[in-house]
Amino acid sequence: MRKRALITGVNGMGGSYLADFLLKKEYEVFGMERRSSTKIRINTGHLENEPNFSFVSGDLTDQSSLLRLIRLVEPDEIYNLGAQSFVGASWNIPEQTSNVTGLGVLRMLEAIREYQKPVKFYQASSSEMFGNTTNLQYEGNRTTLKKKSDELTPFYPRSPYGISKVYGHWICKNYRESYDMFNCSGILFNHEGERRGHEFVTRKISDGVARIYHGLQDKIALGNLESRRDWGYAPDFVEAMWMMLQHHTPDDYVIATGESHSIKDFLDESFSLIGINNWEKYIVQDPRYMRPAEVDVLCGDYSKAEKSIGWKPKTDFSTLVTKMVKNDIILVEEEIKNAKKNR
Ligand code: GDR
Repeated sequence: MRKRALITGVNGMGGSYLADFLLKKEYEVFGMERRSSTKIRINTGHLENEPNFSFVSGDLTDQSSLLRLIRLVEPDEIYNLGAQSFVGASWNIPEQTSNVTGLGVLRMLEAIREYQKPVKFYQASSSEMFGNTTNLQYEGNRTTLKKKSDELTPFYPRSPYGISKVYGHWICKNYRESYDMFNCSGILFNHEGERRGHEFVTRKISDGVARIYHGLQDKIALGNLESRRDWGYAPDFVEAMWMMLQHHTPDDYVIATGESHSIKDFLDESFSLIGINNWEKYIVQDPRYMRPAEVDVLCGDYSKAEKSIGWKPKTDFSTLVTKMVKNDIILVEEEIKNAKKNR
């Protein structure tokens, strides 16, 4: 009998990579999506004809839909990746962010309790919970960390998104302790890949670089170039989600690469792939992309995950950037060919 997994947020980058991963592991996979009048299956179109995959409908803001769905799917494992996941947007839609990203976790946990059969639950927690952690130190005009963040580092979220994730994280832990549920939180640092949404900075850069390379664009408009992130490759990270649920006891784990790079480093690396070393003249700083409160630097210590579940990252920063830029160069080339064909 195949194990059955339900994924919320399946149409996002992480959800779609996780669905591919679980199908390879011979799971029967159910991807939850909200009803929508527009097609949102950019990352999951390839799953439409996959015999062991089904799209199912449900909504993290609708408790009854979740219980109905769990009864229908009868999952062994639930991966809760559904969220309003764009930090920048969370100041404009703070209530909706709190409702989906925060309370959505509670609704799913309540639905599991009501279902009354054992289900393993994975919560997508985030490094945004650390925010401007107490570990910060200032060297000249550069902010660094005294120590990489681990599972015991105190949280100091800096956005409505980060605060909602802290709620989700703690309710997941609280239900584990209160009701003996098999709940795990993966505190995932930034993870990127070819399927990343275009609103996130890495994809915005890789796509912009590809357009500059093909002569379709002159500039990329960005916000703060000084912030530093611990960027890993999303397909490596989805494996960690699964590994947590296969462990004998439920727990919380930091999943990261342990290296942090600035947006400027990302620009250096991407532009050098198309032979440009003076990227400054291709960048405009646009105040629209600055955040009301910024997280200056994030870097994670994944040693607990390595020791307990045997996970470690496989893809380094330079390989990640190369994969993303090369992929976008091909996609933009196809776009140009299609535009010529349709002329
Ligand atoms: P982040 O990712 O907020 O870390 O959250 P994002 O790529 O949006 O921002 C990273 C950093 O880049 C700076 N930045 C810009 N960001 C965007 N989006 N657009 C710009 O033009 C731009 N210019 C500079 C930002 O200010 C920030 O410092 C991601 C999401 O996937 C979350 O859902 C997830 O929880 C965390 O990673 C871990």
